[in-house]
Amino acid sequence: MNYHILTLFPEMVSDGLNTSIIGRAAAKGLLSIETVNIRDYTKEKHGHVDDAPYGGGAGMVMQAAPVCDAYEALCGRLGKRPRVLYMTPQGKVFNQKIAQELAQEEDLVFLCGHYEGIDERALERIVTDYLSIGDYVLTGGELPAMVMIDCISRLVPGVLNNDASAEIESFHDNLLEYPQYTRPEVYEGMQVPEVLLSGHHKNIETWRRQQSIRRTLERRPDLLAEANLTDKERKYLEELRRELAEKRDPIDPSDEDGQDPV
Ligand code: 4GN
Repeated sequence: MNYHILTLFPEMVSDGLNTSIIGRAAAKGLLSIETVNIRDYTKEKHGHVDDAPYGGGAGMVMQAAPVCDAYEALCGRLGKRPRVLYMTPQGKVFNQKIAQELAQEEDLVFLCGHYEGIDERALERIVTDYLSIGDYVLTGGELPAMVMIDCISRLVPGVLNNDASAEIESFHDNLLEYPQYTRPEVYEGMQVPEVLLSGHHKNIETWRRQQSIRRTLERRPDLLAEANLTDKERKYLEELRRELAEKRDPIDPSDEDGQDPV
């Protein structure tokens, strides 16, 4: 996987991605991270890359020419025209499925906007995908680009040490991860669940699946509609739902959201 990040703040991206797992993967040659400074493509003598918006209004807009020229120069070097992802609150909300799809590409270009955004004509000309990391506004597209690069990179074969596929399956399965424990066996009076010390692999696997189902019901019930459960696991889920419905006190207003129990 080769990432190309078009930005006015290249250090922000390279500093952020040169550490930990992603940095190690880059050092190993499993992926490459190239930043392109859009400012290098200005033709103005003072190096301006932005100007006031036509029609008036606050702030500055990034000009079309340096953005398009940076991309065209990159395409010339690569001998191809990779997908261009533009990070914006107006985009489709990024998720694991989109990450899986993007991880199949050889090259990805991330175009990072700043200020009030980029001249629409540049976006029309080069952007292939409008993506958002959630319903909130940031000062630039760099952090969303780094979030997506981190997420996509752990899907690239060899980036994670452990046998990657199991790890990746978890969200694929639409279930949350089960809880993890490490030494000591007792911390501040709190015991590690007995089954994990038993060495009984089949029981551990069953317990972990049940914990995943329980957590998903408690924290992200919306995911369960898409989860792949065995008949036995469906029965367990029904038990949990009954348990939850019994525990819930319909007279307590803090416990009532007007919705039926999931
Ligand atoms: C993306 C970009 C939020 C997101 C952004 C997001 C920079 N904020 N939710 N801000 O993924 C004007 C220029 C706003 C680009 C954009």
